[in-house]
Amino acid sequence: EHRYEPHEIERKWQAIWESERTWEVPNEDDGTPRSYVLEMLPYPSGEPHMGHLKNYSVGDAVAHFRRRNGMRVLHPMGYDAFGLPAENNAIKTGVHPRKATEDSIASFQRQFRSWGISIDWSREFGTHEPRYYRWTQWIFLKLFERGLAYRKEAAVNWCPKDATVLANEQVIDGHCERCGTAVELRQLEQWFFRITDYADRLLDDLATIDWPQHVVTMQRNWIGRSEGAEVTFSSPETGVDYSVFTTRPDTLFGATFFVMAPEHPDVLRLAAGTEHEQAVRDYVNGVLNENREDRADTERTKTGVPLGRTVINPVNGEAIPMYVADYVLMEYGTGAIMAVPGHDERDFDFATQFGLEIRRVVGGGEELPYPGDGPLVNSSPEFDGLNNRDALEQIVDWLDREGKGHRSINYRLRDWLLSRQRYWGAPIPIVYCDEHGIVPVPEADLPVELPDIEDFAPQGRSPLASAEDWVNTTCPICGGPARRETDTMDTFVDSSWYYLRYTDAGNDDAAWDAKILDSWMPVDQYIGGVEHAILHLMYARFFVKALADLDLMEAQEPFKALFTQGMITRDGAKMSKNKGNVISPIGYVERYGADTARSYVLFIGPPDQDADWSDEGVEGVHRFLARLWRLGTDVAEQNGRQPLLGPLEPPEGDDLELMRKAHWAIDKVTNDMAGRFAFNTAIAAVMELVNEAYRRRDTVNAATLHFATATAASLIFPFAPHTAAEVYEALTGDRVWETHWPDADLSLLERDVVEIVVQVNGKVRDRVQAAAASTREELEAMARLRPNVVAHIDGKQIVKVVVVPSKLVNFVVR
Ligand code: ANZ
Repeated sequence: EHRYEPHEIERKWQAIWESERTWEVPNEDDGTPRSYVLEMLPYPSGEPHMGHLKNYSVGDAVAHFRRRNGMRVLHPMGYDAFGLPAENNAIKTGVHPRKATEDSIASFQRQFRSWGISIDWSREFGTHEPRYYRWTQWIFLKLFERGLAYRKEAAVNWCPKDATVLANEQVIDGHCERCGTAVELRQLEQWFFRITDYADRLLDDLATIDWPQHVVTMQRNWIGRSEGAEVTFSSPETGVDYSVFTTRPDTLFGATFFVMAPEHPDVLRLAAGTEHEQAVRDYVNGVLNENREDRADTERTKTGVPLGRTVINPVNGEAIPMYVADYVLMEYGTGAIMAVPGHDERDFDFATQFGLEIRRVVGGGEELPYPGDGPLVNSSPEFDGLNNRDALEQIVDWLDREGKGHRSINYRLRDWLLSRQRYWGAPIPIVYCDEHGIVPVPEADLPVELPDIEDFAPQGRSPLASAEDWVNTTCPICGGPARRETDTMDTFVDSSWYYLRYTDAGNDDAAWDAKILDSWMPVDQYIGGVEHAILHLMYARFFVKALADLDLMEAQEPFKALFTQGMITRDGAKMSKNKGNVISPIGYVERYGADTARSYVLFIGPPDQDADWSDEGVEGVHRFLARLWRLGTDVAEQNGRQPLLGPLEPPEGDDLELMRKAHWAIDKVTNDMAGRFAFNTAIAAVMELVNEAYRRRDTVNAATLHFATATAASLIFPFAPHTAAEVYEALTGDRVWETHWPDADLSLLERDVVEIVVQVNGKVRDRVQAAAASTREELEAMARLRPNVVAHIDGKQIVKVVVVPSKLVNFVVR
């Protein structure tokens, strides 16, 4: 009696793929259509987890499916190897981040190979290798040349625990994304990428890519484009004008006070000499020490103090009092607002608190504040009675004519702060010279290699600052003494272009050859976790647009289509070390084989959804693969190897039924995989085919059984490649991945379609075509959707549904 020995089978095929370099693709054009299938590269820390297994199983299924449909598929792998966890680990344990990272990379490599993922290993790299970050630095210099990388002093988010600056995106509710410590503000000289120059293109081009709607929405909200006007309020007392950004210039006549952000540089000067001076000073100091999370909370009681000054409302000449209050943010608009308590909730709260006038200027709604539309009231004879949207346009035109305002667009998106006061990253290729200031390192001197140091502990500056030999250098312009930039780049810089490097990974003379890159880009299908919906995906899009503007590539978007996978959970909870509920792929692969583990993570449910791990489910998938293998082995033993032909005579009886099942499965799996990710139902269809083949094995011709079994192997190949290759070879002598994806014979399927009569209270209301194999539930669901049925059951109660499979559905209503 034979036994399914997945490990033997898997080792055998992995060795063949490895020695024959089966999944390598050349860049030279051979006329075959190309497809670039990519999963987000892993961050190498410890061992791969179930999320990795799922991510790469999804990508591999897509890659295999496309290859077998005649495409040349680029499916590479690399490692996002720089970053904080390895460095924090080094501080704790003394193990150099390079060592910890490379150990982890080695285990990822081992596991990817043991999973049989079809990777083109010839293009592999880690982003921490000088041969890679040399070009990361080169891209930085290109952006610098174009004015897209710049240095300025800025109030930055500072994590006191990690002792580093964080990008806005890495601050979650006022806390460090990585360690959860409350973030503080600090003033530091920092490097930025001018991503805000691209705000409109990043927004508009969302329409050109096939991404999940929720990711598009997150990107749109992050960019946060608002249309409105900038309006100038003058302050005759102090001789200064202050502009505000408002989305509601139609409410200008309702502005009854004016508020500045505590960080506004003029606040202290304005209050100076007034009775409020001390109170303003105290308030501002208090706010600067405030927890940023509290400050963002819209629910909490509004605070603020008067500045003792007024400004003039340009539309009616009224002098309105100025305040400083923390609900106005310095980073948005102009850092000052006109307050319209009648129509803005925050202003309303503040006015109520401080007893300020609340004036209605838009009609409608019962109560104030009223944020909606309506006719203008209490404004001016010129505008009263006009619909507020029309009034808005006219008021802005008037402001423009008078030189008191103009249309304006604001974005929530901020420039990308990329410098990090940390060791384990790509050095920023800049030196500072007393004579020449900021000087880019010449291209010929790249890479600026990361020196080896002993002490990684941050002291409020980069640990690199203590590597004196490295820091002290000469100015590329004058040869005089100069100092290197000691900050390293945010690791999001590394991962913003790695998919470009894969196209020409061995190139030592350039980051890539543009012809080669353009032949692959954009990535046709990108696959990864939704946690990267904003940061990584936005930055990568920005890089591609900037590089296209530099004529370094053609594509305007990096990822044409995106798929975001759901998490694998346990008892509904995310797996985490803290909860102690982590299960790792390695144990399952050792016990059941990679094919079972891979197929199970795809069979568990629709792959874009979260799904709960179940050991029984794993057993079930394992039994299925063992049955397929046994059937294949038996059939091969009885008949020997034969080409895949199917029955020569037109099939009848049981043969016809099994042939139909095989073609039904081909059709189903193809539809589930072509442009969709319904891998769970695709695998279920192959299971059905294998069951049907078992059921009819003693009553069908050898050729029919051979065809059905080989077809099952062929269809399961994208999910369980080793078992599939083994069974297919035993049956046909061929290598399944070298065969074209099977075609369904639809003429066999058509006869499977039956006409179903749909009745309401016994009266025929419709007839529908349905697969003969449809279940009662499917028939009822289909019938319920028919318009003429909807019309007759609408508003009535369904007391009974009669379903006669292949014939009739009758709704009994009253
Ligand atoms: C007057 C007004 C009346 C406003 C009204 C709204 C409703 P979005 O849509 O997010 O762009 N604002 C402007 N700058 C601000 C800042 N630095 N801090 C806090 N709030 C600020 O929001 C634009 C609106 O947010 C602006 O329009 C301004 O309030 C406020 F019935 O002006 B509005």
